[in-house]
Order: sequence, then C-alpha cells, then structure tokens
Amino acid sequence: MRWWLRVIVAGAIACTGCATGSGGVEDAGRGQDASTLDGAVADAGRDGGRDASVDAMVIDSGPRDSGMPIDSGTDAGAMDSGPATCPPTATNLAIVELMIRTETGTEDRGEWIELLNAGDCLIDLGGLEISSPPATYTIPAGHLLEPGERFVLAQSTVAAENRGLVYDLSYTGSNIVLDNNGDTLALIAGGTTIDSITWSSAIVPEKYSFEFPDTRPIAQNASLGNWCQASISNIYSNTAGGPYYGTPGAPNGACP
Ligand SMILES: [Ca+2]
Ligand SMILES: [Ca+2]
Ligand SMILES: [Ca+2]
Repeated sequence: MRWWLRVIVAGAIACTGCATGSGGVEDAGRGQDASTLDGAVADAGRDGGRDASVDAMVIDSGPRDSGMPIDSGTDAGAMDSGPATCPPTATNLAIVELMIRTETGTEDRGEWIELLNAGDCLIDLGGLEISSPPATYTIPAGHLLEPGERFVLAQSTVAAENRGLVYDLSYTGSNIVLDNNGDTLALIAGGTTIDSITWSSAIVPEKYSFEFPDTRPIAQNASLGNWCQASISNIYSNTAGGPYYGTPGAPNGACP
C-alpha cells in the first residue's frame, strides 16, 4: 500500500472508533435511562440518583405512618384496662373465722376477722363495709382478693396488741369491737348486707378463734351450729399471754 493510502485507511478506522465511542452511544444511553430504566435497575449518574430518591420516599411514607395507629391503640388499651373483677356478693364472699376475744374485758385489741373468696373471680374489696354496731369501717380501694384466697382484717396494727398477727389490713381507728358477750358482724356491699354473723355470748374459750369449716358451702355460715372453735394444734402466735389458736389467712379445715 502506498503511504498516503495507509494514512487514509488508518484515519478512517480511527475516525470510526472515535465516532462510536463518543457522543453517539452516550446520547442513546441517556435516552434509555431517562425513559425506561427509572425505578428498575439502578443507573449511574442522574438516573441512579432519582431511583434512590424515589425509593426512599416510598418507604418513608408507607409502613411508618400506618404503624402509628397500632402503637397508640396498644398503649391506650394496656394503660386503661386492669384485671377483670367482680363485686362482693352473698355467693362469693363470706366471714369464715373470727377472733372475738384474746383476753377478757372490753379492751381486747387482739381481735381479727377472716374473709374467704368462695367464688371463681377476682373480688374488688374496695368500698366493702365491715360493720359491727355501733361502728363501721370501709375498705379502701386497691384491695383485691383472688378466688380461694383469704383476707385478714386486724383490730390493731401494734404487734403487742394483735399478738403478732399476720394480717392484710387493719380497721384500727374505726372503733369496731367484737363484744365477747354478744354482738353482730356484717359485710355490706353497695348498701346491701351480703353476710351477717350474730352471737349471743362467749361462744369459744378465750384465745381461740371461731371457724366456719371449708367443708361446708358459705351459704351455711349464718348458723353458728356449723362453726367450731380452732384446733389446739393450730397455734398462730405464742407471744406474751399466748399461745393463741386459729388459722388466720390459712384454710380452716373441717370441724371435728
Ligand atoms: Ca372482743
Ligand atoms: Ca360490736
Ligand atoms: Ca382460717
């Protein structure tokens, strides 16, 4: 080949390569990216930037916003609702044990009262009135009693007076006294008397509680003939003047 022909051919090849690798191909590429590849495969440059931007916006405005009602609903439910409770009634709550006299005289501050939840739901004792003429004590809010559980109310908060009794709540200051020589004790819920026990004289020896047996339905507790004195095997305290017999907060068992 002559030298000038080589130059022409080489120039043509160089020119062809130059035309293919520059403006032609890239122009076509931009056109495709802008129209077809948006939202699909991430592209370099402007299109890649748009795709990332659009995707981020969709994610932000989706699940996070719709999730807010679920969060607020769950929080409100958990904070507002507590455990389901039942009010005290004649069929679910009863007086089942009484310590009427731990000592002689009228200054006995070792008296106590045991209540039993004989029903099948959680009882809210708040507002329940404990009444023994001429005094009444109202149980404050916040005292719940599980099915099958017992609640012990003490006359005194002072250990030397209540004989070291373990109790749930004290009615001290209410002036309730369980008269050794005859008295009445009643439970009043919402103005209705749901249980009442009346005794006419000292029914058990001093230092012994008076128990209604677990073997009988609570509907039979109004008859004192169904009760019995605490067993000598059940000592709940052996403080000064003791021992004292009964089962405060514990099952009563059967009468002999
Ligand atoms: Ca008494
Ligand atoms: Ca009384
Ligand atoms: Ca008991």
